[in-house]
Amino acid sequence: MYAWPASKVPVLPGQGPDLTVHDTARGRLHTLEPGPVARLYVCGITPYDATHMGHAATYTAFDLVYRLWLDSGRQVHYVQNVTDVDDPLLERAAATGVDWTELAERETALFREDMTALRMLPPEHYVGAVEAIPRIVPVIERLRAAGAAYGLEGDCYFSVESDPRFGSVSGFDAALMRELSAERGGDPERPGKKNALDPLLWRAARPGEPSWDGGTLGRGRPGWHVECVAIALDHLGMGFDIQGGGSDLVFPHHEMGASHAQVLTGEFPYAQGYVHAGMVGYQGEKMSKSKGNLVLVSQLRKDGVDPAAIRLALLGHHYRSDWEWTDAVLDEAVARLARWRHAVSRPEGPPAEALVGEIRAALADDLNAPEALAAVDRWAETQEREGGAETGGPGQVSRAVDALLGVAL
Ligand code: 5CA
Ligand code: ZN
Repeated sequence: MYAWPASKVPVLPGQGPDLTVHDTARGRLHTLEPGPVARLYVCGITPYDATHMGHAATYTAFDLVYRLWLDSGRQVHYVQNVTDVDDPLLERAAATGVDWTELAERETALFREDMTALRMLPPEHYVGAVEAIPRIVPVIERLRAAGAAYGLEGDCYFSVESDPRFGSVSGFDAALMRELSAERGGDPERPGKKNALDPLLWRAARPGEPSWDGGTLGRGRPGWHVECVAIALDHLGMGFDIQGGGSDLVFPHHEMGASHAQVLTGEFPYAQGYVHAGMVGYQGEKMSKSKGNLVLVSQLRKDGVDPAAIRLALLGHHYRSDWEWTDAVLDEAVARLARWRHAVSRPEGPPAEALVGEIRAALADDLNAPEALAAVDRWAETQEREGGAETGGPGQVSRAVDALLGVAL
């Protein structure tokens, strides 16, 4: 499918440093060294409801990665999926009496608008699960031929025991894995499975559910983890630089994805780094479509909130922390944006090379956006106090804030 339009990224003088980022699999900070073309896969939405602040925060974190890589002189191959057929989408469509394809198309269209407004750089390949089915089926067939998958009443499951490195992404113990599997789309209670954790690769057609030709698998629809694996391998190949998403995807989604791919190819690792954003909450709970406690990007836009302020509100929190959205978070961002805009609107100001270096260094240090914002705050204060001492600062700052933080002043 098509993604959304890209905003222009100003090119800054010099080159930014390599990104050091927290890798879930290593459990510590790690400096990534991508080649001239860095490869990024970020898990996309399941389009059954509109983009909320949690989604927006997660995509902002990976937008920073993209921008840092550009600033370090690299090209970026960015792939994102859309889970446009899955249980929650079908359930929501049935509950609201809407055709599931219409629901998916409507919410994906709204997501594109939100991403454009927030100046997120678009993926080069934006791929729906449905359109990827011809790629997904052979992956499952190959896993089955390799003895890593088995049939159960017409469905097909991946055997986690076929991967000696299973567990290497999350490092979770069996009890936690089982609990999370039940919570996040797995079916550990289903009788007949070899291991309770084994995830579905292919779900045989059921009456009233959409289904597609699955070759030797029969008619049905793909499981969730194999969807992302087939899309990532198709466009990026093994050993790509970052697999990204929110921390709710560590297990089972990214664990299973890595396992599928490693068993399929015999290569390790699936990704050089597994990077996870914290969960944004609202009114005491994780913001989620299923709970319905949502603050929507589209609603704020409709209310006349400047998308740049929304972006600043998100950047004000470290991507790895769990945090709560409140009205005060937005009010502070609106005020900060006004201060920055006033400071750059002055004709003259102190030189800004040092500030550009500070923003670069903060972001390269595990995407420390709050520190980058604090550096711009300090500059803006000096600018208001001493503006006029030298020329060149404001333009340079606007370009740097635009290129590195995606905020247009
Ligand atoms: N389609 C799958 C990924 S393949 C999915 O998880 N879709 S989603 O719509 O539920 O979430 C989209 C992205 O937003 C995922 O990376 C998810 O981890 C992230 N996300 C969801 N809720 C939150 C939240 N409350 N805070 C931060 N990130 C969130
Ligand atoms: Zn995914």
